[in-house]
Amino acid sequence: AQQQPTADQVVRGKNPKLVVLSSRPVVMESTLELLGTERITSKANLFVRNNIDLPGLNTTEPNVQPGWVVEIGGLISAPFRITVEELSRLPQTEVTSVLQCSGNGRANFNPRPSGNPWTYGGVGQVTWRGVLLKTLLEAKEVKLNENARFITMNASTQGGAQPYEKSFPISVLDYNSAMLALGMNGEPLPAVHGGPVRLVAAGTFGTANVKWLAKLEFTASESSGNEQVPRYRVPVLPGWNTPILPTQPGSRYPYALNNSRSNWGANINSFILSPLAGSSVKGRLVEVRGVAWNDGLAPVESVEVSVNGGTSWRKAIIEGNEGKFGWYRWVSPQLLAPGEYEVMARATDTLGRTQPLNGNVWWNERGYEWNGVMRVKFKVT
Ligand code: MSS
Repeated sequence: AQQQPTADQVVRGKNPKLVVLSSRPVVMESTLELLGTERITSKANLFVRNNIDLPGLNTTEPNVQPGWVVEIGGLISAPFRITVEELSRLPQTEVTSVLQCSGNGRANFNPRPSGNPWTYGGVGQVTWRGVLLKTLLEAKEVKLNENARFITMNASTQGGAQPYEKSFPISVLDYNSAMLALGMNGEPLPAVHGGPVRLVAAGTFGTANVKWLAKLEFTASESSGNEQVPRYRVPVLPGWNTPILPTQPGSRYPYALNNSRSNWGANINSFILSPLAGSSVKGRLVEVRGVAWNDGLAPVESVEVSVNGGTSWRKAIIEGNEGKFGWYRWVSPQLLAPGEYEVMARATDTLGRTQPLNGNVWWNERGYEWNGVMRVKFKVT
């Protein structure tokens, strides 16, 4: 068998420790070990998920394209075009948020759904910088038409790339953070992460955060394009947000706009970053550490940790968070005698939203939105 190229061979500037899931289109995941070493995920360690590659952009260097234009139109009082230079002269805002692929955790579903077998590395926390959508509309003195319900975005097709079109309900957008991002972690937005301009909607799954933004329209309905339906959806009852399991795991579902919803608001989740699975740690004091996050609509209230298979749980100490869309860092000191353990962590927010013990309860054909309680086996010596 031919060997997969390493991450740095696929995308210049990436850490070779990232795991390449596909080199065309580029899909690579980070690791829990790498995520545990940084507060803000560096561009070298951030996962990449392309459905459509743009030729020549497989690098973490900036994408310098003077005169890059974004068209803003649809149901607004006056459509307009704006260049990247003009955008960079408008007031800039910074937002730290978790970027996560809605397929992250997919490999945990049973039976295994279609798609790239993400383990846990399709996530990172970065600081975006750019022009808020609301700042842009105000600057242009543009008003929304009352029928506007969605934003529908298109990525550039430069170099002959296939179109990537996504819609997003305006009601889910946080107007104080949704932005046209030009920067990431204090630098120009890396080419592979969507530079020069990307839509960033903090608190949402990666899929709607369109890279290489060429057009953004306010629309009355959702796009009916392939990336919107059947892809990137979970079954729901009409008008509801919580995923359902309409039939037994493993069966097909006739995805349509009215019997499913797109992956938008990120569901609550928590990851254990230390100890790592399969590791040996010195007892008896073991610090279990990790991160938790949600869609930012309500604070994460608690993270509970169990070291006995869920028989009892103890609240972890939340050490701090990087704003409401970022990671809450938590630690749970445990006194453990030598032996083998399985540790579990479960986050809950102030709206009472929490993680299922068995993430398979929401099995879906394409394996989206896994947030089952993580279990990590390790040894105390
Ligand atoms: N954009 C574009 N243009 N294309 C593509 O493909 N993808 C998605 C987003 N955006 C795309 C876009 C996805 S799907 C994701 S995750 C994200 O992106 C990622 O990011 P990064 O930067 O990391 O690569 Mo799943 O939900």
